[in-house]
Amino acid sequence: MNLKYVQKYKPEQDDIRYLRVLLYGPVGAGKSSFINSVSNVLRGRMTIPALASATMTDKSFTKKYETHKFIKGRGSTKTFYPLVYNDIMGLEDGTNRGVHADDIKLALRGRVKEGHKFNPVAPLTQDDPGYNPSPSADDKVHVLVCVMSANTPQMNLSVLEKMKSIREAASDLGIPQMAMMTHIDEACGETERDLRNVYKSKYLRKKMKDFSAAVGIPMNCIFPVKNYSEEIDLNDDVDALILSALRKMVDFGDDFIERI
Ligand SMILES: Nc1nc2c(ncn2[C@@H]2O[C@H](COP(=O)(O)OP(=O)(O)OP(=O)(O)O)[C@@H](O)[C@H]2O)c(=O)[nH]1
Ligand SMILES: [Mg+2]
Repeated sequence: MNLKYVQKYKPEQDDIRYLRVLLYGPVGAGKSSFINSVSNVLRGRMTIPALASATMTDKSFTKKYETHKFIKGRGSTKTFYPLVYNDIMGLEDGTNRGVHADDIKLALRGRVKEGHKFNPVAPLTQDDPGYNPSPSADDKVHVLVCVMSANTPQMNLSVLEKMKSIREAASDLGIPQMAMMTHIDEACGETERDLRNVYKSKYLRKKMKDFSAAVGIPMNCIFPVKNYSEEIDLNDDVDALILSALRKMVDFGDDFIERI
């Protein structure tokens, strides 16, 4: 049902071709992997549109601002889903490391051009070639999604501060926000054994609560997902969690589009 819903979705505004979702979060949380997972679900087969890192380091693997579209149909009937994702560099601990929170705030307003390479030391300015002086309605972000891993100890204070200021900027613009908790398989053995246990896991519930309190996103806007990371084939249980998050992104984004 959720898959059909997402497949049928189309924004009801003439000047908006794409509902744009921006993912942000700490390095290695699974932002790029989530984009690949969505692509797998929508296309019904394994795909890799967003390069994800195979090794865990404290440096972001994604460096550029890139829009990911998903192909619908094949050959002459080929189009794109009206749902696009922006992948960005991860947030890192400390100043002058990882993506600058100010760059994410510019991205919210559609001011960052496709392909812009993030510079941790200097945020984007108006004179930069990567700056978009005249964003269209669908260059702007319609849903802001925070991605964090269930399999890390407490989040770093400086990363939390950056996330908070990004959230505040989004709230000022009226952009709806939600969060995803990834790596649930690694964080909880029972969930790894059977993903259907995810909402029974006391450990994951606690993780979600802590996260909710730390970043201020309500529990009912936080979705546990397991990204496709080592699977060779699609799996219904993995799909189900991804789709329930995906459906909410479409709903939240559409509410925002209806208001602008
Ligand atoms: N087991 C498991 N592994 C995951 C999950 N999500 C992501 N991974 C793995 O975690 C690693 C990092 O994932 P990425 O998608 O590259 O993370 P990212 O948030 O894009 O990171 P940066 O671009 O570096 O900021 C990869 O090796 C993924 O395969 C998940 O839900 N479960
Ligand atoms: Mg990435």
